Amino acid sequence: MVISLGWLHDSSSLRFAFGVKSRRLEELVTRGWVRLAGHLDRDACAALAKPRMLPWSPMAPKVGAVTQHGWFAQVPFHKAPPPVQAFGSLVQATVSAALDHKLPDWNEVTWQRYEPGRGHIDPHRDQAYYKGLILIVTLTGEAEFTIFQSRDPPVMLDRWTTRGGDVVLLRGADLGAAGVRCPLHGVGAPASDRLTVALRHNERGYGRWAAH
Ligand SMILES: O=C(O)CCC(=O)C(=O)O
Repeated sequence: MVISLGWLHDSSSLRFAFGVKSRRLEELVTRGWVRLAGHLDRDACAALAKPRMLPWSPMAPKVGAVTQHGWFAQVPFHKAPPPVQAFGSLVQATVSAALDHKLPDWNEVTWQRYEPGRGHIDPHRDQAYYKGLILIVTLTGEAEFTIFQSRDPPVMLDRWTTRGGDVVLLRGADLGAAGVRCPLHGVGAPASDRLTVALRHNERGYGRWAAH
């Protein structure tokens, strides 16, 4: 069965579609990730870009055992640009319908920028306070995205090159069963600037994290 809620309009009149087979979205529960390669075109990616006036902040170089390098910028979902809210709402509704389970509302939008040669995030699980679904869109640039079974020793389950327009859906905490977590994942350094936008539901409330 194909879930397609048709077109959703936003004030810029850009239209998003999110027609994805329910069976594929069920993989969020059965294995924890879904990769939708080339799902968005260049115009759609441009519409999801960080607002110019929103400043970048450096990501903490170390969070526990995880090293990372990059820049981030955040806004609450309800203050995000209309295209981000439109796409986020469409994905939330579509995945909720496919899983027959109402996902928690997004409350955190995060843009990230990775510099060539050094931007990266080591294998990690998003914190347990990120519930439901995690949505990551690569807006521009390319990097290796890896799903791991274990960090030490590093055992890989899946790996692909994520590119502009790719959408990655990750299981957040408690999706499908109490106690389940986000899959262990990491991203390598890009060859040229890489930009992403991610939507999450932080059960502690917007921006409440120890370190990013
Ligand atoms: O850059 C990406 O595609 C993934 C980022 C990530 O793993 C994270 O923010 O937790």
